[in-house]
Amino acid sequence: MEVKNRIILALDVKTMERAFEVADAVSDYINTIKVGYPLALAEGLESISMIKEEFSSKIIADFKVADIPETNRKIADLTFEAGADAIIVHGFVGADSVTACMESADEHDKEVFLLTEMSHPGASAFLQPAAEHIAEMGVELGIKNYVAPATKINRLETIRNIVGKNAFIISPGVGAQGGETSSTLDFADAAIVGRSIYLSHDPKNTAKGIVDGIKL
Ligand code: NUP
Repeated sequence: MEVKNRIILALDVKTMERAFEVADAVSDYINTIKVGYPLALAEGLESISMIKEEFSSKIIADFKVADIPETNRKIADLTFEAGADAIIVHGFVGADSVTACMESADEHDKEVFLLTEMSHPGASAFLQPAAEHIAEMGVELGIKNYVAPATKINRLETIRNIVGKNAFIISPGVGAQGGETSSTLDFADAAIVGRSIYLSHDPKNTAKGIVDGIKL
């Protein structure tokens, strides 16, 4: 996936009005927007196509899909039919559940991102011990896109080493969660930034500052 300036906006606002304000403010710098449950549950799945049409942006649906294969398949189909370019899928549910999303993605000519390990402190309890196996499973399944944490650079590096240099890693946790852009981009292809931008008094200048600080 081509991500302008290697920054993805996590648009976790709860109204379409605010989503449009923020997306508009950063549109010179960011062309890839992650829509998650906050906006989709508040404003519906059509928030995806509305943002896409207004800003010509790519949309990654962060639905962290984690169900049995049959249900995963339905979730992925609906998400792609709503216009998402990619969907984030949990790996801990196993190969069959992930494969169901991959099949949907193939049929719709869209992409899957495999979530390996999460960025928050609690992820160290259960997900971290499994993360390397999850990444290995992704490689075996032929997945090229991954999500790995910006808050734990050594873990991000470990996952990069497993998935290889040709994989595409996007990394959440920059800014509000304490992760730092340039060290994240040493190992990830793009950083996901949410609150630092959309809670800022001046989202446009904040996005510009982040982009200016990156050695592209
Ligand atoms: O491990 C993860 N950590 C994480 O923060 C996986 C995620 N998908 N996210 C998401 O990234 C989180 O739900 C939010 O949408 C975004 C980070 O936002 P912020 O901490 O920059 O506000």
